[in-house]
Amino acid sequence: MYALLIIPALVIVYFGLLFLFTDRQVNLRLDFNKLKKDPWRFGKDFLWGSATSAHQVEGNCTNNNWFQFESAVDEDGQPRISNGQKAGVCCDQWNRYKEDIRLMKELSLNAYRFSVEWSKIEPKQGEFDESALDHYEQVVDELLANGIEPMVTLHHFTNPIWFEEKGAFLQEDSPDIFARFVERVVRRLGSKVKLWCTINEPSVYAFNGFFIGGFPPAEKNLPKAAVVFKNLLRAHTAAYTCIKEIEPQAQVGLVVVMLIYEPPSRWNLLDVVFNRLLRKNMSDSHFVYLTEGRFKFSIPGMASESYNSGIRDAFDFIGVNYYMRFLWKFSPFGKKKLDIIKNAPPEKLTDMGWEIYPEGLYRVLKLVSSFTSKPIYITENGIADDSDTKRAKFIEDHLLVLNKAVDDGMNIKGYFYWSLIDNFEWAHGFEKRFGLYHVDYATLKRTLREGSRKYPEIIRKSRG
Ligand code: IFM
Repeated sequence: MYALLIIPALVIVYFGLLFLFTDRQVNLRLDFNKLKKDPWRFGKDFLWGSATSAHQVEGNCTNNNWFQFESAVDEDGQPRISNGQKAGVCCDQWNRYKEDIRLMKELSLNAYRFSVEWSKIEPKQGEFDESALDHYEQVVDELLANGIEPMVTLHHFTNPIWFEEKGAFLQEDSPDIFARFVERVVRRLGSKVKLWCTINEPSVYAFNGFFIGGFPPAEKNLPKAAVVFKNLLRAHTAAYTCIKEIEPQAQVGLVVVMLIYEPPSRWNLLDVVFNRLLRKNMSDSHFVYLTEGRFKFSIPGMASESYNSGIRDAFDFIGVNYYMRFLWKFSPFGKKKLDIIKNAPPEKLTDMGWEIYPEGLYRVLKLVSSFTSKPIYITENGIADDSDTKRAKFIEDHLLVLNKAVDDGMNIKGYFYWSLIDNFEWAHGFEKRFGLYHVDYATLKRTLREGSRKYPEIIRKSRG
């Protein structure tokens, strides 16, 4: 008699767990034709920008860990960067920043997110190069003179060689070392720059560098990745505290990459739970840390790290970088334990192989808004699309979704397209082209892509 009850009981438990761990937004379907009929809601003060980072556009970043990585080879003797490419002179934005600012104006942009290169400002520990700071001050002045709000990122993946050699963010005192650099930058630029991003994508830096191996130092050690992740968040708090002491009015945020973690099948409990675990550790952990000061990273049997800063709410805004949805498959007994399943049709894929999923932007914004009501900036969103056949639709669909999020009361203050110009896409080299402007790397000429015209068209319409 009791045996007969076991099966229905198990079924109830199975579906109960599925319900518990399934993302409530999983069924979100948006009718883009209907969304097009809504008026734009962004308002006059909305920041319309584009984003870049120093190593990816400036040129001659020869004193950082990526410069070293670009000459390194992997265990099989293969170059770390696709086709053995090196960032080198890159897009030469260091010398062409005035031209690039003119290009922003032509697109009606009123904001620019860029990063300052730590290795140029502090080439040796404790020795600061005033001429590098002069340069960034000139960039800021040129932006302001053109009515473009600077948003400055203090750490975007690269470390000075001296810092890397000491162990970078594995070191316990790395947040203090980073904060000393931040102090110098803010003392110089703080009266002119209102918006600061402390660290770009802590989880990407930590896991690409220490678990997946695509970033320096290319280790495969999950516990170390968790320590680095923790120290990057601590570095955020150290930078936040330092900036606010110097410039209490400054707005300081952390930039979090947010992807949609989804099981390939909604009925596979193992995958559902596993994807929730990934999201909890890779996304939610940032917000629990920011709002409560508590950091917890835990993948049972593999890595566990926790920390309590005792400091709540050390942030003024959240920067969201949103690009794609990934379907993660977990096969504990398979040869490949962890895999990303690709079942999107080719027209839904970018040149990076990432699924184009605009609804995901709404879903990640909902998630962020469940942790905080502080302002949100979309600090990156864009597409690698060399043929330029998908860019216009990508931009329009993501902005329609963003418009809905604003309409639904989410506190969104700005959008930065990644990227202004084609650039050095880390281990992928120069082949992946995200730019609103195409860059001819032989001549460094910038040319507006047809698909990019959609962006200023929407900006102008939304301004009325
Ligand atoms: O190019 C990168 C950037 O440096 C960080 N966010 C994602 C972009 C595209 O991969």
